[in-house]
Amino acid sequence: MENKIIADIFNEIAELLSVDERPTSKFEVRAYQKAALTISTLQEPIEDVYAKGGLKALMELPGVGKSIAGHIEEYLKTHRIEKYDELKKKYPIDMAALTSIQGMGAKKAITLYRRLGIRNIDDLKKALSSHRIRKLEGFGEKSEEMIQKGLTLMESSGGRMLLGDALPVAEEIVRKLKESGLAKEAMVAGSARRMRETVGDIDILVISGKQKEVMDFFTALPSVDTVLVSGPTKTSVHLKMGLNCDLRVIEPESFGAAVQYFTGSRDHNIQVRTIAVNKGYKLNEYGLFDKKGVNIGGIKEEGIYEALGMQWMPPEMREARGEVKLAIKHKIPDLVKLKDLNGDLHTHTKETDGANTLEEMANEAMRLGHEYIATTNHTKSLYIARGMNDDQFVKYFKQVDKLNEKLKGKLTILKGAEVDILKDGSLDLRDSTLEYMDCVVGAIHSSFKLDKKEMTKRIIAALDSGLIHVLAHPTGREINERQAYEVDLEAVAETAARNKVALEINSFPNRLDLNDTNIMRVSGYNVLFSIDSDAHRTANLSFLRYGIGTARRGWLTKDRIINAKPLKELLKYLKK
Ligand code: DGT
Ligand code: CA
Ligand code: CA
Repeated sequence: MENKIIADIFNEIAELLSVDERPTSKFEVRAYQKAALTISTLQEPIEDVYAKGGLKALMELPGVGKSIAGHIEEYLKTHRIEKYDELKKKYPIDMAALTSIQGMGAKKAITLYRRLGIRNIDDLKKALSSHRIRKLEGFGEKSEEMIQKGLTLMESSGGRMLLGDALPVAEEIVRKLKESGLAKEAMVAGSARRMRETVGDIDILVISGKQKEVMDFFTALPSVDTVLVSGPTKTSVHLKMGLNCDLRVIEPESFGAAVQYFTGSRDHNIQVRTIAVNKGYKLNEYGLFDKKGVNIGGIKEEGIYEALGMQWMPPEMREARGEVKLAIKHKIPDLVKLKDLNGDLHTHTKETDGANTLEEMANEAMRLGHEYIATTNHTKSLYIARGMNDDQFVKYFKQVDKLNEKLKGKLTILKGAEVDILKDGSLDLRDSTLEYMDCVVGAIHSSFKLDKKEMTKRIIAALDSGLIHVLAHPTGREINERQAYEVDLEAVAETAARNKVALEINSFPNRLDLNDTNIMRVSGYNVLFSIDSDAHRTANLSFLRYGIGTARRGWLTKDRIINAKPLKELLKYLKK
């Protein structure tokens, strides 16, 4: 899967072009950004698109013109893009790393390179510790502090990657291993199987009678950058997308034990092993051995838990948060599943910052089997997203009526908005406009730095308006980018429950907000949840699987999820 690599290159070209002294049109910069967005959210490997339809198929992708299609072709054939190489010669800086620091854009990075010769994170750290940045014109003490803060935040993430980037790549490798005919079984284990929000490395397990061939096949995959360790039972590679990946070949009689062991988490494993030891057994990645040394584990991991007198539990629960005790009592809850969801209550269209028309979104929602979606565009205060005012919503809803008529109930589109909760807790549209809507999603997009008391007051005021049905991304955090704002979540949950406002589990891979631990914190408060995609284009509608993973990590069952309700029941609930 070359999608992420190519998208990253295009984003970097756009950044470099935007700061290059040779004048480049804004259109060219935007063209690269658009293409990057298309490619990074494409469901299909770009090399498959090209293999099937060549340049022409590439040019049919939204935002991909002739010259960009040419670059894609060039990369797929040579693994290089000349234009990129030229720019890199001129600016030999680690743009990806530097701009991943919050508050550091391409412009700042280039200025720091030109004025202080900073090429990478190491150079930056030295400049920070000798306070050279604050002396630069246009920077100052505050700016230096901001960069330092951003750097600390980035380092605390420890190079972990978003599940939404890692899991598709892992699944693609598994698919290829299976298709090769060299592996009888192949599966993803580790944190990716547990649907952890970020992944440190990818773990894949296979059963194969052809150890050497399967390892050779793995190391020759186009997504592999370099081979780190290569042995008969374990091979580790560095993938071009930036993560490492371990492949282990397992003997069939050990597969159940290996799956259990390598799924983890480590802390869960330690608790399970204690149970085994107390029974006089030995448990490791090779098997569960009884007192006579016989492996009683079997080929499936269910066998391990069963032999220990435990109920099997979903991988998402295996974080040593009490699941072992429940499994012994055979009280593992029946967690919500993707197919329990009947719709999506937070989606965007072209009218604001989305990429697709409402009809295109509706068609994709039907393909996914939804019964309903709410169309929830941004409101006027969010002008970077071209948010709409009251009149524009009224007009837009006529279009929704028309489409609903055409769909004849095959899909129902609920009228809504993602309304900005302003600094004082008031809402960004008139009450009458909001009252007319079926599903109002309230969200904070500004004044993130209020203190905890003010922020809590602000959100509670919005919930108490009685006009909101879903509180979007309740903490505002963006993984590896922005910390959560300060808020008393317990107070928010209590108010939400009282006002019949669902707390969102936003499925966008860099949000996953509420996250697993916050879900657990508030789920004692009788509050319901809504698992939404926040889709800005058709492909994003499939992000729901990450929201489901997060809900399951928070132990939620389907009765807690409002969009698991069939339409009729949901409408009753939304009427309050
Ligand atoms: P990651 O890669 O940091 O996102 O997290 P994991 O959970 O995938 O961790 P990883 O790749 O280091 O190891 C995969 C699994 O192998 C881990 O979840 C549990 C198991 N494992 C690894 N090291 C140990 C260990 O020292 N003790 C036990 N009991 N299990 C381990
Ligand atoms: Ca791992
Ligand atoms: Ca690993």
